Amino acid sequence: MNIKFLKISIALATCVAISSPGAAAVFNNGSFETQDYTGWELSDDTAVTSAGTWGIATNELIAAGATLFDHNDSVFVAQTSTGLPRTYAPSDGDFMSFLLITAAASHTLKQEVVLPNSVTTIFWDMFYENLGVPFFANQQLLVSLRDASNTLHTLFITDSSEPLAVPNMTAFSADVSAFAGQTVSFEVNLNIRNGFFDAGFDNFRTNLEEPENEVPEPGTLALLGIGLAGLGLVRRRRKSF
Ligand SMILES: [Ca+2]
Ligand SMILES: [Ca+2]
Repeated sequence: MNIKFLKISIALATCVAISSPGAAAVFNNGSFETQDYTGWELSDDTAVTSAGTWGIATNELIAAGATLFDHNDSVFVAQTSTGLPRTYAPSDGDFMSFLLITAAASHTLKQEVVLPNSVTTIFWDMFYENLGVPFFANQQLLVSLRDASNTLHTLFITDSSEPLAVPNMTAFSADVSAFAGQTVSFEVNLNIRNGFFDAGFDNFRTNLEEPENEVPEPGTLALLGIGLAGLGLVRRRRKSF
């Protein structure tokens, strides 16, 4: 191996390592790696700021009674959910969204998305745990596409066919091909009136994108390995001079 080859392999490995997936993201900040709700709109139907907390968690244990920052109302709230303590585990990158309930209200997380012509599927990861009464219209989690006034398409709803709890981060997906080429509001709504209901979200994306913070593929790692090995060889050679 000569130095020139090593330098080329180092440059190549660096290029591959820093290159990102080709397609532009449909969701802005779909993985919450900004550590806030940049790109998203939060709302609720209550004047009680402590009724629900839209937080951002990293890999962490959140204790019962923890005081957490609510990104909807920009206040710190002492948490009373009977679902705590809970360990949060982002499924993509280092951060995830969560909602903790302390009182009856409806909470919405939404984003206007332009669905490309070639879109077929929306993917996301989610956990939820209904700690109150069985699901009905006033105790439900709904993921949908909407226009200004109507639900256009239900991607997921906690009807009676769904388990009361999906306690670990789990992959969900829904066919949205009928809405390809349209601009729609993608919404997560939790209408919680009858007891605690914890939920967490991460990794909203379409079939056109890889997860934002995916672990590099073996091919990339191999090239990076060649590059690093090359660096080591160059260093050793320089030392010997
Ligand atoms: Ca994330
Ligand atoms: Ca709130």
